[in-house]
Amino acid sequence: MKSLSTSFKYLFLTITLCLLPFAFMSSQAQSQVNHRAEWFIDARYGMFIHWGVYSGAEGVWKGEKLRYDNDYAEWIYYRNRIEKDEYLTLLDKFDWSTINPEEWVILAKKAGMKYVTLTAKHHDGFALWDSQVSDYDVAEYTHPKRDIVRELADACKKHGLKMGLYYSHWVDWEHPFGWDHLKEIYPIEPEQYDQYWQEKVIPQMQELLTNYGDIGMIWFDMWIHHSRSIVSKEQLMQLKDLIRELQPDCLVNSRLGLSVEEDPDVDFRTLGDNRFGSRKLDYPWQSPATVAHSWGYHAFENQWKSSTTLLKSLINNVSLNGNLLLNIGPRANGDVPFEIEQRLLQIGEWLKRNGDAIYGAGGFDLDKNQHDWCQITSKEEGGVCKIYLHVPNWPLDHELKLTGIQAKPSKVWLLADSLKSPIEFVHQEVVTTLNLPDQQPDPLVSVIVVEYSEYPDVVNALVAESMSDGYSLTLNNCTEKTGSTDMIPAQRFGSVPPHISVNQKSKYRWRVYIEKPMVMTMDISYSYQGESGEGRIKLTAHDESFLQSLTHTGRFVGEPNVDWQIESFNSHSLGKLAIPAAGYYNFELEIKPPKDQTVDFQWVWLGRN
Ligand code: JFZ
Repeated sequence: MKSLSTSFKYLFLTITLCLLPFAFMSSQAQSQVNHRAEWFIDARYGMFIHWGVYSGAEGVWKGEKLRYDNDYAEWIYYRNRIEKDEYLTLLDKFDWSTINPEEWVILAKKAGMKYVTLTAKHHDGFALWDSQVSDYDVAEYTHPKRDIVRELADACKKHGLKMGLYYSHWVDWEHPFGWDHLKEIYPIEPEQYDQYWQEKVIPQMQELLTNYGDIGMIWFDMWIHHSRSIVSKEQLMQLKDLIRELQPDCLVNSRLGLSVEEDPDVDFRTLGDNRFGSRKLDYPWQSPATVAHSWGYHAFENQWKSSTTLLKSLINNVSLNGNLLLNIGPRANGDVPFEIEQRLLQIGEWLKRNGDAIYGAGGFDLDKNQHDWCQITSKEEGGVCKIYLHVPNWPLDHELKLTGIQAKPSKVWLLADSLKSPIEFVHQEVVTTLNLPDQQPDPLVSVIVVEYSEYPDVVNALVAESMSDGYSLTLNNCTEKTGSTDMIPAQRFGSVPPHISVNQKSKYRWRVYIEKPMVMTMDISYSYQGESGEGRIKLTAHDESFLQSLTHTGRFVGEPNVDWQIESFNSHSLGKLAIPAAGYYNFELEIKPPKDQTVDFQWVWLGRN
């Protein structure tokens, strides 16, 4: 792992980050990793398995489709108001002769996943192991008795994967005092809830943590903070202490109901369902995700994400120091839906070629959106630093520009190329231009390795060239803002783009490295509802100023035939700028709205021609 001095460096960085909310630096390494979680951040990619009694319903009960739009098939018991005993008639659909958890593990392995997490007990309260605590378990309803957790544990051991167990601690629809959202109307006493806790949760967790060998993680599922639930912090601590006592190496996720911030002993943060990362975090985290929508098998599922989409989610997370837990929802005969299996295998093939860019890799110091062509992951190995450029859309001109690294790479090659044939590049100051092969090497995402003899410093406050031949100066990549600085996010499904409402004299600054003399076109996009000719904008670059009064942009019909009229953002030419020589250039925009008027500023575009 890292040396002490590097750790201090990142501790310092973290503190700096907290103090400077607008800082542009971020750390590439994960400094706040509990020792236990090292295997987890190395692994990066795991399989979630939602399988249980609900799998027999396939999203339909007595001819009626699952109620409620979110269509989580594993919620059918609750949504369609099924009686506890009648629910178990769904077990008649199960074909125990074909159900074989080892096949899921084999699939995970082929898919390049390093761990699996099975719903040992979901909200329906039904245990997938032979539980002495409750008869509401799989052993009670199978002859000979089955124990799915045992079978999975054996298979994981055999195939070298870590096993995690999902356990719904908060919600349990089967136990009279377990949490059921109906209790928001018909409440129970905390003492009653504690009865459920002490007679079901604690002893069942004891069973899972004692009888099945090493458990890689317990995946809890309370997606609200405990203060808003019936569960007390004491109960959660009792549960966590039990895990620490019985299996000190077992990871615990934040859906225990305690955030990583509140209790740093929680090993990793779980994002919302199908929520992917948006910024680099210093501690381990994971997105749980589905291939379509439902977690449990749903017969009417049809919005399958493509392999590339799923792979990009994995890459995105790794580039931000996160993991991906991708779900399969097998059927009542154990089969994994074709649509899921196909995508998993395709990504598995990709990982065989490109796994180096994922396993043991993490984020890099450059900002997430520095380049519009890719995400970057990185890794330090024996003093050498490799950064991996993930390129889904091969540039038509076969040229790729990496901006922000002063050091010259020692070598560049395609990760999938076992011969490591060098890719030619030109390095100038902070821009490395790669001359790529004509053919896109990978149908999903192609990975280029850029190697440095030591960890390179980065310059983050630079605008990188966009794939559309120019530089987009936005609110995200500017180095300084004074006056109006609050970003207003996109509204009305993005018809109103993100912008700053400028209601006072304001200034924005960007820095660009331009590689050769050229003439640039300059445009600005804004919305302004006042009189034309009033107020002004001024762009200053290389001692030249381009001054212009504001133009009324009027309104726009965002969606025809409905009341969807919005203020229009239009592009206005600011003129042409001659760049005399290669070098760094500052661009400073000053906006002065007329009194009591606002200008909604969006971007400045510097076009190469
Ligand atoms: C929960 C479960 O209810 C669901 O059945 C599934 O197991 C999933 C992985 O987790 O669902 C959630 C949890 C969190 C959010 C939404 C649904 N959330 O944070 O928005």
